[in-house]
This record gives sequence, structure tokens and C-alpha cells, in this order.
Amino acid sequence: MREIVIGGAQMGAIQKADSRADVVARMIALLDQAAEAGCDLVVYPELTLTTFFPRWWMDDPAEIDQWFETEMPGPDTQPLFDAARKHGIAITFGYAEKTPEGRYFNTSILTDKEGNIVGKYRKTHLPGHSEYDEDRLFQHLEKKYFEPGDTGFPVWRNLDAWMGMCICNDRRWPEVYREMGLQGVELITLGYNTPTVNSQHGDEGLEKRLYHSDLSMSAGAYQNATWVVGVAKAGVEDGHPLMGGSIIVDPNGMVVARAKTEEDELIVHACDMDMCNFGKATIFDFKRHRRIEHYTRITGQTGVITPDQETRSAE
Ligand code: CDV
Repeated sequence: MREIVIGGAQMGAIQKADSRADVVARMIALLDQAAEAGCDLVVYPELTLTTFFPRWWMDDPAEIDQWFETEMPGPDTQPLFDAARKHGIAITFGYAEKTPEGRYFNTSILTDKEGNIVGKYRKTHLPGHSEYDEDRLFQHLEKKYFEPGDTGFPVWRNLDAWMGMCICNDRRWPEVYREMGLQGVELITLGYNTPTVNSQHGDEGLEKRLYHSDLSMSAGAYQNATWVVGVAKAGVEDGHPLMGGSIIVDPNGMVVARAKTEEDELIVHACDMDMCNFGKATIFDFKRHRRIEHYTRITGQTGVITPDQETRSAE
């Protein structure tokens, strides 16, 4: 048995006016709870340190830059790293990263129990748009403020397990889980900021949004025989509702812990990494069962090409 007690640290709303220090204090309060609960690892949401700023149109580079971190840890986040080291708890959280070269990414990091950063992932699937879209109920400008991640989907050895990360919209793409599954991943952590309604389809409300979130993570877990922990930033941010629904999913795709609120809330489960072994050795033994000769479209094309279009372009 290789048990990792995992805490999913769902965060309630973070308003535009909230300082990094306010947010880090809330993160440390959850970490203290996690220590009481015997956690080895705590998972926080996407863009944990700020409101979900891509909902706002901004032109002024200085106004944009205020949401980004240029160092990690920096002065505001050092207390979080100190608290994690004091408790001997590994952490993972998302933040907006501005690199020394002036590149902008939606990033997540993973530490060991001593507070050393052992992994960094940059979000690949950026949803939304880069121009102002007046047909939407609200803006989702990730494509304006970030460039697509350049990391791929690495997996790291941490706490005697193979761990990987993805971020929010990534959880809806099966390729993400399979990329990590092919590296033997045993735990995938991710954070999200998911509005309770679809900005382009007002009828798609909370129930369907929660279902799609669960469905994506449960399928990814089962089909790759891995634990998946998905953690929300929830509640009403600057008048915009974000859903909760943080879950811990076992390698059979079963939800074993679920948040009940849209506030700061810790969910905890003792996750045995050896539970991954059965699926990886049987129905999802990739080496024996995958048929890559039939998967060329997966990396060879992005959009749909129907058979009649294929014929026409060959003529
Ligand atoms: N932050 C996100 O990536 N949010 C998307 C929304 C826009 C659908 C998500 O997939 O949850």
C-alpha cells in the first residue's frame, strides 16, 4: 500500500479588491486544517491567488501585469511555502506566470514536502477568445492574456508516486489524461474556474456543468487507471458565479470525496496509489492492447474532416 492522504482545498470567491496576502492567509488556514486531517498533499485551484481576471477586458499592460507573478515563491507567496514546509505537506496550486522573457502563461506548480518546486505545468487548452465578443453573456479572454503552454504533460516522481497536472479546460480533453497515462501516471491534480452558466448558451446551467466536469474527470481516471483530484475556485466573484463541485476520483472512476459548498472547504481522502496497479495491468495495459496504427488522426489533424471532404481534397 502506498497511501497519500490528499486534501482538495476548494477556495470560495476571490474579489478584484482582495490582496494576495488576504488569499494566502486563506490558503494557509486550509493548510492548517489539512495538517489536522493528516494530509500529505494539498491541491488548490487554477489561478488561486487572484480573481478570475480573464473575464475582464484590459488594454493597459500595467493593469494586466498586476495579476501575474514574476517569481515563485515571491514575497506574497513565501508564507505559504513556509507553512507547507512547517507542516511537511506537499502543495500544488495555479497562478498567472510572467516569465523573465515577458511571456504569459496560466501555470500550475507542484512541490515536495520540503516546499521545493518539483514540477511546473503550463495550461495547454486555453478556452475562450482574444477579441471582445459582444454576443457572449460575459467575456472569457484567456486567449488574449495567455499563450498556450509549452510544457506538454510531464509526470514527476513525488511522494513515492507518479504525479502530473493539468488545468481546468484541459480536464475535458481525453488526450491530456492519455499523455500522462502513457508515462504511468498515478495521480493527476487540477484546478478550475468554471462559470455556472455557459457564456454562449444561457440554458446550459449548473447541473449540466457539474455533470460534464464529473464525467470528464471520472472517465480520465478510469481509462488511465489513475487518481484524479479536481479542485474549484467557486462562489460569486465580482458578480460572476463560479461552480464548486471539487472531487477526488479513484482509479475506477468512482468519486470518493466531494465538496458540499461554494466556499473555502477542504475535502480529504486517503488515496492508495497501488489501487492503480490492477487497471494498468489488465484492461488498460496499454502495451498489450493499444493499436497506434489506427490512431494517426489524433496527432495528424485538429478539426473534423468528414469522409466526403477527404475524397474531394484528394481529387
Ligand atoms: N478556466 C477555464 O478553463 N474554464 C473553462 C470554461 C470556460 C468552460 C472550463 O473548461 O471549465
